[in-house]
Amino acid sequence: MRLFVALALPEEIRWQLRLLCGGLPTGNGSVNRWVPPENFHITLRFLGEVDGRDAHYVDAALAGIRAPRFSLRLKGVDAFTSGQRVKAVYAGVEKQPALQHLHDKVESAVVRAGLPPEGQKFTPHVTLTRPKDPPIAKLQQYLVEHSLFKTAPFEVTHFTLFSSEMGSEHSVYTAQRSYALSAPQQSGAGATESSVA
Ligand code: 3AM
Repeated sequence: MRLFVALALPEEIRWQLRLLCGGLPTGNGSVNRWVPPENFHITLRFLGEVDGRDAHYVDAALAGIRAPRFSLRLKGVDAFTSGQRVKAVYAGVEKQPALQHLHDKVESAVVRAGLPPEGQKFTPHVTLTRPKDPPIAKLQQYLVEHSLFKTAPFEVTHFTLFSSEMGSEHSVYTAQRSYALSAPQQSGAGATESSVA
């Protein structure tokens, strides 16, 4: 099963992100390379193909994470590039030390569960599109047009282990289990949904 750990986003935030999905040629002809709103998320850790036994270890390690809730806000748009190639256009995430803290705990848990370390700097983002050879001038125009993009702050109350499967047009993400973050007056967090198959 192909798995990743991520923050799901509230519906009103996904609705705002949807408004960013246009005004940039992203593919050839009718190919729609904009991420569908139901797929918007902030990846904390991509796990890749994981067998059932390792999925259980990862699940147990994630369920043991104790971390507080926090507030988050999306801000700005930018692109990941590799040389001249545009790999992804994304909405940014306002700096929030609690998010880095949660990421670090997830990373430690995953490694404790026996998976290899990630080794890459965490750049929180919400992928909007992985465009195919967009004209650079158009991309620059798109980034300038949306540079003031900003959402209201929203509360992050849990993180989620998702499975990912290829759909006919887009990936299909399914929440396997969610892990609650603790409210200020509580100590501790726990899993809130059914366990990993
Ligand atoms: O949409 P974002 O960038 O948050 O890019 C993929 C997506 O993250 C990433 O995992 C998330 C859910 O699919 N992903 C997919 N394949 C990957 C790989 N081989 C990968 N990240 C790292 N290495």
